[in-house]
Amino acid sequence: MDVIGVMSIDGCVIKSVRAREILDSRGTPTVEAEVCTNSGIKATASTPSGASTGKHEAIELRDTNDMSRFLGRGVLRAVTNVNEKIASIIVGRSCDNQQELDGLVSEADGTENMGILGANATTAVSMACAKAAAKIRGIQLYEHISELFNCTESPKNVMTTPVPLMNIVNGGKHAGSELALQEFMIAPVGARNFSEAVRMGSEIYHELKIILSNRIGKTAVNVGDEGGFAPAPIKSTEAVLSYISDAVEKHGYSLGSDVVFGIDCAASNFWNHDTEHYHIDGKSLDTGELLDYYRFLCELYPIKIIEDPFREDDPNSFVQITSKLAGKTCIVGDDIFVSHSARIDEGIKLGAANSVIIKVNQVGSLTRALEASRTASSKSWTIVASHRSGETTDDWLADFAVGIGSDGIKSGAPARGERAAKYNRIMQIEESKYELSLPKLVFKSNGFLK
Ligand code: 2PG
Ligand code: MG
Repeated sequence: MDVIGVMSIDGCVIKSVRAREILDSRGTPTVEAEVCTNSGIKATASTPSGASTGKHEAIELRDTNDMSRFLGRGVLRAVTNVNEKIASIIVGRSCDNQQELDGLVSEADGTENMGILGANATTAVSMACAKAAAKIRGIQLYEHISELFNCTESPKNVMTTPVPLMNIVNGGKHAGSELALQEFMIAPVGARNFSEAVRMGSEIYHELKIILSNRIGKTAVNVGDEGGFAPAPIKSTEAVLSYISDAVEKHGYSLGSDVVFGIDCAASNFWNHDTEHYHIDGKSLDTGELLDYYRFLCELYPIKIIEDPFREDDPNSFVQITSKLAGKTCIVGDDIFVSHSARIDEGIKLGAANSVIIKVNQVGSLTRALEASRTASSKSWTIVASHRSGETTDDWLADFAVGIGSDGIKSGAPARGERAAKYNRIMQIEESKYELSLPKLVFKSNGFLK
């Protein structure tokens, strides 16, 4: 192999790309892609999968034509698309030209939502190419992504680690409980660095387990898809927030300064089309009443992050809540923007949020996700890089978050292998930077203290 840094152009050339069907954390198939270069470098990456997906997300191609395998949830068509169609486009090209590769794949697909090749196929390939390029260049994936994001040829002097938004109680589509809201997150904004934030999150998670188990019983500490507790007996949002507050304080942390809260309402999932009301905690609320309810919750608890407060096709209500709460709280768009640059741009013009979730598989390539992140960052929106509820142990999300300098990272609870993998990777990055001391790596907590 050539000496690192002077790798010949030929060494970057993609020799082969292959995909396989693997299982995600829910036991559902997903795509893993493996890229090999002429220089013998190999890199693999896999695609996560959502359960509460936005209508406008890129398409996840599943074998609905073959119900005999995985109940029609297999991904062999996506695998074949990688092995045949995508391979025929990218083999022979340099893995170090991410924009060109992603552009050619997207052109071959020809649809806005990767509806032909499948975003599960294209995401895995896109990330595997980025990993191969970083390896060949002898740099870390987050440094490579940082250069792609900033369109520079060397890493920035000061890079940042995000605040972990840890989802410690799961509801909605991620749990078998009555809770309407999908995610109850803690953000240890008072930590001095990422590792300390992880420790704080883990301590609060375990305090909460003791509290739920003592006060409600063992069934309250079963977990949902993202590793947070899924307490079937608890039926109200306020009760959850109150238990979490107790856990924070029991461990000696102060609410509002050491730790703030986030909720992902994923409100499309409790909107009822027939009644045109939101069905939440046994109540039926119209849009105005739901807005009042969020304002009430924000008075009671230090909620600094409200994701998808209204259904995805009601931007006007997003505008309403942003005009009332921006300045105090991050109003985060996930399903409404689906990591799509043009949709985020529209949201900026409308004033429909002040923060955004970025998920690479919502758009099907690293290049598109970087474009969306640039659009949000150009207006100083708070950016949260996010996992999916169906994950693998692949940790590229951590490098993506550090690479784009996101304010937050959502990777679920500080528990379960596929969730912890991302937090652990950022701790590894943080430690290596202390050793090397340059570039400086700063824990970025100001994005949530609006
Ligand atoms: C969300 C995500 C991740 P899913 O709504 O933000 O937490 O859930 O992957 O099911 O879309
Ligand atoms: Mg969400």
